[in-house]
Amino acid sequence: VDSYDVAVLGVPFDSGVSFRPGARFGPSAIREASRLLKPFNPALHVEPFGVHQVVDAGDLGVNPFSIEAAIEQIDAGVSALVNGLKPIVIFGGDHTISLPILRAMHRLYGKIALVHFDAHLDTWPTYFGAEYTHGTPFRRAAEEGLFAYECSAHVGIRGPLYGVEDLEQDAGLGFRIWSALDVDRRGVEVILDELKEQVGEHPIYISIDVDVLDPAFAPGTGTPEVGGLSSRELLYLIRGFALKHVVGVDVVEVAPAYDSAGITASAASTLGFEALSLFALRAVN
Ligand SMILES: [Mn+2]
Repeated sequence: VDSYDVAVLGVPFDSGVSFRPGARFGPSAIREASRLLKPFNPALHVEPFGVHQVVDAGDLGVNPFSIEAAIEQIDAGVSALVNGLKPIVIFGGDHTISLPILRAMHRLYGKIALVHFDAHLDTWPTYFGAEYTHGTPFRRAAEEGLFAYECSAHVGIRGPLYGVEDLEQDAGLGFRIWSALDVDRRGVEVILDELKEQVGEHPIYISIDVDVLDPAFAPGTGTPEVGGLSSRELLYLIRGFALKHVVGVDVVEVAPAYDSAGITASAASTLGFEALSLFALRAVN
């Protein structure tokens, strides 16, 4: 197309994983699953492709042998597409990619509220001494001041940690944590109200590690953790940002080799559809 309002981008990069590799094949599996999507979103009452010219911008060419080089390529690629403050949906790839995305977003929007859906904190200082991995992107982002302190969130956290210090070192970075158990026991409506209060009036960036979903709903991922959200709960929370100023959404860590019947890719493509619907709804209101 000659011009576009919203871009969808694949980032087939998984050289930052600590356990099962394969998320580099996420974008192609999500595109395949997206063939089942239809034009109208009844939950938000909007036609995302009717409101916006949405372009599939294809996949970025990312260096699989150098994480630092790939980070530069992702920053440049995302910056070029978001130029003019166009909303974007990005399919990973492993969670390393959210660091260069946030760098690009911060350059364009200033301080943004980061809403991070994940089983894991992803704020570990290093892995085996490595600074740039899929377990460290939000630690680097905090150090670089890329998101709004005390206005950001981890949602869906669960599973074993290396030690209690994992929580202590995260506590100073400006996130509030809603665990998977919080979502279950207190309910999505209460959590959503609190999330909206947390983000305030900042532009919002939503990063969705598909492992926030229970492995029953997303088996195709690198580091599954039992006891996660249902896809229905996650969709409710994402839709809850309707009319808010959401500037971008990523869905990462879909690893099709471990998927069953395309369940995980289907969840990811639907999450992308909901993101596009959020952008459209805000544009027409
Ligand atoms: Mn993650």
